[in-house]
Amino acid sequence: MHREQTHHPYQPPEIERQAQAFWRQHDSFRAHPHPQREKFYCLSMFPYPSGQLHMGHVRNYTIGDAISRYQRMLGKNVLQPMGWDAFGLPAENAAIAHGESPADWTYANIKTMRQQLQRLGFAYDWSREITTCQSDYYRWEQWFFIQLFNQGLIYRKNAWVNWDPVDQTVLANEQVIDGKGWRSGAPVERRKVPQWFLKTTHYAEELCSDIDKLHGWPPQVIKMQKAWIGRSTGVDIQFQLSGQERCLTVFTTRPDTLMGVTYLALSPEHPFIVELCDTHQQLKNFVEAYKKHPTMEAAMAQQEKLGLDTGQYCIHPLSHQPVPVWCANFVVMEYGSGAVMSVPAHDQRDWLFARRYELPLQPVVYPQHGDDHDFQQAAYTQAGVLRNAGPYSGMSSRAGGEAIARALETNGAGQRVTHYRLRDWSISRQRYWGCPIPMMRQHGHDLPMAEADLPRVLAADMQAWKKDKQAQAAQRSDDHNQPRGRHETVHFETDTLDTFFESSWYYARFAGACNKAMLSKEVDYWLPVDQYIGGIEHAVLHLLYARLFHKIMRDLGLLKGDEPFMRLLAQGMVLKDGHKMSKSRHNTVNPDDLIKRYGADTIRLFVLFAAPPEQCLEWSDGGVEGAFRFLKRLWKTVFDFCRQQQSKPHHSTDQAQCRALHHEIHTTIAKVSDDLGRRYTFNTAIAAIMKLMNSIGRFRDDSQAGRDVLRQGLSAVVLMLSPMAPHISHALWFALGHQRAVIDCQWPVADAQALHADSCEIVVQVNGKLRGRLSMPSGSTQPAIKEAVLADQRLASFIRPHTIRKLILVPDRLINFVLD
Ligand code: ANZ
Repeated sequence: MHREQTHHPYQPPEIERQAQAFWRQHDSFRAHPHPQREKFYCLSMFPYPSGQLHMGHVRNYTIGDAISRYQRMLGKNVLQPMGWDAFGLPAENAAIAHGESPADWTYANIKTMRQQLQRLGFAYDWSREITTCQSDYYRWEQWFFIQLFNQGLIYRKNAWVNWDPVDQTVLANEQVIDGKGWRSGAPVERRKVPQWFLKTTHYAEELCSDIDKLHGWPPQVIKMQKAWIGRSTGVDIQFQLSGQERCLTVFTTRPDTLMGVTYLALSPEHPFIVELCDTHQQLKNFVEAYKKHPTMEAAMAQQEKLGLDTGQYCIHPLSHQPVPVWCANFVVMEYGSGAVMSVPAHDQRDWLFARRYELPLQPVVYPQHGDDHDFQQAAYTQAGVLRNAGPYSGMSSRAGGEAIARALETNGAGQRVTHYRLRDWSISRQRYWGCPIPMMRQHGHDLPMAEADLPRVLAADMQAWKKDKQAQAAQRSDDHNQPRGRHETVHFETDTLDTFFESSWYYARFAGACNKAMLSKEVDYWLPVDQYIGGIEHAVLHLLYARLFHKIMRDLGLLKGDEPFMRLLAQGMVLKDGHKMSKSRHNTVNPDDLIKRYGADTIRLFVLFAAPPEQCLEWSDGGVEGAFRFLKRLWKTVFDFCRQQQSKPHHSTDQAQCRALHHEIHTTIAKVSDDLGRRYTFNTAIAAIMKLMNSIGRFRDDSQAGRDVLRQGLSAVVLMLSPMAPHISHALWFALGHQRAVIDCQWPVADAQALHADSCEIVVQVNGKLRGRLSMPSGSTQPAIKEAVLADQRLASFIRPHTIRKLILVPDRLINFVLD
């Protein structure tokens, strides 16, 4: 016994190496399109190569791998790819900090992380690996950019950026900390710089309405997408400027409150304000002060609401009374028309502003049921009944709003419109480590590069790029100062693309990479992604941009279908002692150490067992140990069983035990199938498998029939565990005597009969004396039980020579044979 055991200890490194070698030799995960077969494209969000895999990655990729392997066992043609989201700011920062090149840093990290993924045994088709900082990838991004430019979907416009006056550089939002530059610590300024934009707004309506097609997305992500797009229906209303032909347009969602307008508020960036600044010093000062504040909208929402009377008036479109025009810092230029009709009686922000600057209140909407509202305390912001509203008095908010909108449309002072919060996407970054924008500037014109000249490769080092950048800035100011046509030189754009650009189409490239085109026809076989898995932090922008790119690629005829991701799983965070596991908290766990100590299967099993995928996972060393112990026990049980096979089986069978185990095997298969296929609750699936293992451990029947059930049970355990702990399953499957590798086996199917035949144990008495027990389907009839007893050799021996005088049956519990 002892000798045998030392022959077969559970040794993960060797077992895992062998399984991985097997998969490699058989090219097991290479995905080929196969029109007759049902496909399953399973995608986990590809990582940024930051250095090492962290536990969040391990969790994400383990979930994706378990789903992939499960779907493969169901007979589907599975694609599961992996790659690197390799451009980005950290590489530049590391380069500055360590004097390394961003490329060297990035490629070294990729090498480390690829090894880590391989050690974890994920079933990736590595032949499809993508590295976004390589020109074989980004050249097609440049090609795509040019198509978009030619379609009019990309344009250039001056836009505000965060400017670090000490480092003389543009900062990303995350590099601005408390309004100061992350390196220099200098207060950040707002500056206007020419930037490239993608017309996201062109697709706003479809991005909003197609959300209804995303049946497999978590409700909270759907909510976030909708909020970000921010579809809003209302009325654009024209207020004519006093003594002028011109009008100011405001956007309102509450036309019912029009009769309560007491002033207009314009953004400091509104063209009319910009114009007034020339002659209005105080206004100019106000606008200058405004520009010193941060660009981020969240910060703007927090700011104190400040304003200034411009001294100008416009005319109310219905009452024809004069309305003063103010400039106010809370009105954003990018939304609606950058101008608001202020109704302090019915909007709390306007109410606060009016109180601060002693502007009048004009209530026009009152609570429906005659309740009073004290307008001196707060605005009344709900719908109600109109009063003091001229011909609209007495109408409800809804009817009054409709009537007012109609009146405005008739006299040409308004139109019903839909606005979106969504802005055009600012896609250029003044950074080195990104995809070069394939544009040139000549004679003051923007020209796309010729497709034949692609890829436009990134400057070999950051210093060279900086020089180009300065030359470009110089040329730009020349463009302004010199008459056109004097320059013959061509300047290449030195800005690079936002790294969200790369991650917006990688899922499609995985499905159909090609040397001669952005995408091959193969994409139509694999797309859409059947299951996408990633962190909730990408719930808004990444998913929105990928959805946008998908629609644009569709419209360019590059692929079919409206949406890229059918089902989405947003996995929860990994915590340690209640805090997010992160480098900055110094509470990370290194996957390499764990693999060395326990093996990949233990980590995979722990990560899946510790929590359902959407919930937070609390790290626990004890939990890891527990997973390890379970695998060790499984290993030992299987090899004990194999050894037992070498002896002769016992001649008598305990049918009750066999039937009970058979039944449990099939109920477990049914449960685990449902947990993995529908609910993705790996934790409960593993718990059910563990429970089955306990029953197997208690099973004592060494007859041939007993051995058969036991083999069935162990085989089922190994099969069901194989998507989650694939290496040990690979070894044990062969040990159980199967010829075909477990990776190529089908998922077990629960036997309907075994499921429904809910069995019970019947006590068998002969002349009132206990002689044995029998497992029977519940509700078995007297003749059926009698037959089963007589079919059992041992039991029959107590009865056979005698005649049966009487049978007493307690249904589902007991049978007593009364003999002569
Ligand atoms: C008058 C009014 C009266 C408004 C009232 C609201 C309540 P949503 O629903 O988010 O689309 N608004 C319009 N453009 C703005 C801008 N550029 N910056 C800041 N605020 C702006 O919000 C639409 C409402 O936000 C509009 O309806 C407008 O105020 C304001 F009792 O018009 B409302």
